[in-house]
Amino acid sequence: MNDTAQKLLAPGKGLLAADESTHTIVKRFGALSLTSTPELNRKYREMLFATPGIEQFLGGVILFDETVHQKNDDGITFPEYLTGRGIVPGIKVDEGLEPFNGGGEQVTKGLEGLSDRLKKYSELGLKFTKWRAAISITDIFPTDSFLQENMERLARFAKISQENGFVPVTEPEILLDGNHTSTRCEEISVKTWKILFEKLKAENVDLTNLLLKTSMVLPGKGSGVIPAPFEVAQVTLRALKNAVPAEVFGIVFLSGGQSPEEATANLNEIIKDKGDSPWQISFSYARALQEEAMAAWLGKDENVKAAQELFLKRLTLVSKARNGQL
Ligand code: 5MM
Repeated sequence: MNDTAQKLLAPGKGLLAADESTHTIVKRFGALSLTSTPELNRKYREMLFATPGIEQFLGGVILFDETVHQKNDDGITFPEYLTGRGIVPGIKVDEGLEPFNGGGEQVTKGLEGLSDRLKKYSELGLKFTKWRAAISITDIFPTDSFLQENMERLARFAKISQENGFVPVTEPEILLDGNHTSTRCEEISVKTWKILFEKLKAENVDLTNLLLKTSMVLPGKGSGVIPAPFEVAQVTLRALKNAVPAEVFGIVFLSGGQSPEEATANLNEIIKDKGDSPWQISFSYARALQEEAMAAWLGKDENVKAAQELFLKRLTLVSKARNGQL
């Protein structure tokens, strides 16, 4: 497991989250008037993964179940293809959200049969797993009981993953929707992470072989406030130091609806300010890495080259930010 963790966050490298579930890829393609089908999804992911040069910047790619069974145009499965390029393939194993206690919040499901699924994923060459919990901030949410249940499931996922030899990426995503302040986001982030690490400890999860995938501490989108990168860095690092144990192998940020430019600049500042933070810090972006390439591709073969150039360009910038070199 440690070999996988080291590879994922090797110097200058981070993760590409390409694990959009069916619902999410339908939404992303729909915004560009494209209709998602398994074949169009396959072509899109082939465009991304075949981009020349990405192995310099990507330690791993998170895949969705549909993708791990698909092959590229040369008949090679995507996990094999990525492995051949020195990029570690991983898999999203949660099964989306379900209502929690009828109160309006939604917890993540997917623990049932997880161990059996992991055995099959292991045979397909996958080395790490991801589970996303989504946490909304409103005047009344998140409730304590919701956080307890959701973090408990996240910790169970991590335990079962490690028992099967996978490095777990635990993702409690604090959603950007809403008009809350950065202070409220900090309060909820710290509370969420503290509960998560209590639960991980109770499950005896090895933190040295675990990644925390998290949101940056930001004001809600509806607040209209766009903080300067140095403010994002200061409050995010303060919150992390308050709640995340030093043994955790690495922290990777999601982009969460920030623009590619914002997600790049904020990461750069976090790295520049991280001082003696004990963890490796890197990226695990979906939208911020893919947005420009997807819009250039538009499902057309003749656009593949231009889309790949944009993808590589953004990845190069995000990798520089991961080193605090912008
Ligand atoms: C790619 O999206 C991932 C899966 O989400 P769904 O279950 O909603 O399809 C998601 O977990 C993603 O890895 C993170 O949210 C990071 O993506 P962004 O776009 O926030 O960087």
